[in-house]
Amino acid sequence: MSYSTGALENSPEPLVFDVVVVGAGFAGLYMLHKLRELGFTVRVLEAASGVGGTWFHNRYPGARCDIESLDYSYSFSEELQQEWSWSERYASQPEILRYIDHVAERFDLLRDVQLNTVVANAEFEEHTARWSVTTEEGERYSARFCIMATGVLSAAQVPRLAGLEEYTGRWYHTGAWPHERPDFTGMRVGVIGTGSSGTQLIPLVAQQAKELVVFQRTANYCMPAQNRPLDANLEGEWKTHYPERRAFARASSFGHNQVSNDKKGTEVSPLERREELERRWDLGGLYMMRAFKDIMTNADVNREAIEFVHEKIDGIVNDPQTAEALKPKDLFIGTKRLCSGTDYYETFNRQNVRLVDVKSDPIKRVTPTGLQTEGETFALDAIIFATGFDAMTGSLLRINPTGRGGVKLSERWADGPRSYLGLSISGFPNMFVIAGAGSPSVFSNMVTSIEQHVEWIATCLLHLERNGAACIEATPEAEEGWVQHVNELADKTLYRHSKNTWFYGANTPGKPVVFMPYVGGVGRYSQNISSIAAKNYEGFSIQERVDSSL
Ligand code: FAD
Ligand code: N01
Repeated sequence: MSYSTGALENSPEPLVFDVVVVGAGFAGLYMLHKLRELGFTVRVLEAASGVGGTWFHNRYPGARCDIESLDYSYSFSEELQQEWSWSERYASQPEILRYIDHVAERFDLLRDVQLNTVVANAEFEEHTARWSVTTEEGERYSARFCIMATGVLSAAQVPRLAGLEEYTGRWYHTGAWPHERPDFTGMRVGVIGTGSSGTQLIPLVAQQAKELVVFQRTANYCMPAQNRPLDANLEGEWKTHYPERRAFARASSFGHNQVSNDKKGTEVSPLERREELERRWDLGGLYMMRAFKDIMTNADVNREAIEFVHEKIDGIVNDPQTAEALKPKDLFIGTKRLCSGTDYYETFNRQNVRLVDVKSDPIKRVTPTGLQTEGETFALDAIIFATGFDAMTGSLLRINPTGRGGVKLSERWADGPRSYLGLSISGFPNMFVIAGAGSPSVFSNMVTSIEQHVEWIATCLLHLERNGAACIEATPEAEEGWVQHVNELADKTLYRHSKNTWFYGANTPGKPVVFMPYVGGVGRYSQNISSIAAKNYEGFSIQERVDSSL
């Protein structure tokens, strides 16, 4: 595989393209493919030394998808989906990365991807109606359109713990895992964080480490993934019916083919509810989220699922005190992203694993040889931060683009992210965000949502081109209406009771606590954005070209 490098093309003059795309994960790569097909010149700028985004960066032991691999894959090419074979029900990180590398090679994408290139600044120049994009190395690009495919779970976050600089052991963050896999054999290891990354990683590190201390601040619900090798008959059946499967996913609420129960929990008997919860536990992973139509809106139905999972924890974990500590308190199931793991609760029965509750005994500092809580000192040879991301907005705000009138995005978003459709921000003409805050994004199979956005943006750009338009921009009124709509939908759910989550930005110090994703579902969202496009991009203002050089 050959990659172009930034340094070779360093030039005092800006390099000129129709479109600059930032990020080469699932979103950036498909955006490139789609736009190139339509005849646009495109340059993708990617900070990492390889493509794949999430799946390039998150190489920690146990990293895998929790949407079935047959669903969590591109649908845009029938040949691609027929020729690729997944080995497991839920694909592991190495396999997904192999898949993305295959896609990049198969569609000859790499020649327009510039790796090792961190975008430091992006500025809309009003006099030319072009975006000026600058890298950390000082290279400049000029493009009519700037598409932010920077990811919503891509700004890894290490807590600012006193003493970390003096720590003499090794430390890691799950979202920036080294390529040479660390070996924890014989080591005393501490893991901070018990979200999706922590719950996947803990059982595997426990198998290697001499001692493992898990520092848990908030317990979350971890469903058994029920991962297994992919059944050849099932794969064959999917491949025969891929077009229908993909169409179903796109019209569904969550962008995949997982079975949802159409019945409300309140409509069925206690026995039927219990049976359904058992069935969902056996189906594994995120299936619990779809046990009943009202599980995310009816507190009593949700509580029954909570009690069910608490019973499961009691049945698995031998030590009653540890079992109690692992049970989430005051947290509706699913309102903090549900985790999907293998042998997570079982791992706490191992002699070499200890759970430490850092809510009651908070972490005080890192010492040169370990970690200190208010009440205890731990000697650790390695610390793993499974502490998550500045989610949804972090990577975008690290670039902090400048829109009309020299206004920075951080100023526009001082009270939290605001967008029209999660795609476009008023005051930032010709800039699009893929799967951003205000779109279904993290509440869906993200590959489905990414494809939906990429196709919508590509069609929009073609429309502008064909109509001789210079600029498209969300109107402040349309943006305000959409923000209200997103909040109104969220307010009808149980999410409003659990604000201590990254869905609200609460995990990032200083970030405004605002609910960010759109909960209305992929299908409904798709209808919205399609009808807006059909109504000549209702809610956007489109300006005609005044200068042929634009
Ligand atoms: P990313 O894959 O995050 O790619 C963004 C890219 O932009 C990165 O390569 C980054 O380096 C680059 N970038 C950012 N800022 C800059 C800059 N300033 N300059 C240059 N480059 C920049 N979703 C699901 O639907 N199902 C799952 O099972 C699932 N599992 C996940 C597991 C993990 C561990 C994580 C972290 C996320 C998971 N997600 C899952 C969400 C996942 O992020 C998306 O599914 C998808 O991979 C996002 O693709 P993307 O291209 O939008 O963003
Ligand atoms: O991050 P998280 P993640 N001291 O934010 C704790 C996707 N994903 O990387 O809850 C002590 O969920 C924090 O505690 P608290 C998925 O969308 C998917 O695990 O803030 N603890 C929490 O326990 C997911 O939601 C998969 O009290 C601290 C943990 O660290 C998203 O990515 C796999 C702390 C962070 O959990 C992020 O998941 C992996 C501190 N100072 C990721 N700071 C799949 O399975 C934070 N914590 C598909």
